[in-house]
Amino acid sequence: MADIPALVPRQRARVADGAVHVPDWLDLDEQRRLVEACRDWAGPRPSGQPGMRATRLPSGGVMSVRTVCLGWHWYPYRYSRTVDDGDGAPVLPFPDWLAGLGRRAVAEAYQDDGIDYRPDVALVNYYDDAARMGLHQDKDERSRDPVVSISLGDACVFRFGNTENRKRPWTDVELRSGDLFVFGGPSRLAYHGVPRTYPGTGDPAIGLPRGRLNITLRVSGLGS
Ligand SMILES: O=C(O)CCC(=O)C(=O)O
Repeated sequence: MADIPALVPRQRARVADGAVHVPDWLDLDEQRRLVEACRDWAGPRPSGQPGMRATRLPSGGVMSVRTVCLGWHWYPYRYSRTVDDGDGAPVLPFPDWLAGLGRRAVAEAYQDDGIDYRPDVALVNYYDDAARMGLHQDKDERSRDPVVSISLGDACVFRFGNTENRKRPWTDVELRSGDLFVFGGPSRLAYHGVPRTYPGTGDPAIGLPRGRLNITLRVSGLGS
């Protein structure tokens, strides 16, 4: 990691037009509550299958990140109200309090309390020490409202690229536990990914002894 957190306060940064990094957005108590919620969502489903699973790609590959969805279930490359690539049962509900957190996040990132942001999808991703996420666009939503990303646990390199392709230019941002990253507007379809995490850098006080959790909130635009 690049600097010493206690000595060098990190500044909010506009990474690209519409893309904002807000360091240390959530305090330890808020992070702890989110980790607890993630633990519930990740747990076994009524069918007995695990809530959090590695997604199988059409290429035959399997993602190294494990994911559980709320509101709408994402699988390559669409959304469904049921876990179609799993037990076929309904997706977990998207809680109102999480929509409220998403609204707060967008207001904070864009410094504007008047934005009408109503997320109805969450992807909750867990990274073990070896997990990565390749550069991709979030483009299976019909809405182009911003994506809200909250990090918990181990720090990571978040690679934020351009909207054209997976090549440079990109910016590598270090995301730490409690950080917020929002991308919308001209950056909404930017390629992004996580080339590495920094195992062992999370504070165990939030209830996550190892690994990294990421919650991304989106507006599906798919109606009810
Ligand atoms: O883990 C992250 O910070 C990024 C997650 C992501 O890109 C996604 O869920 O589409």
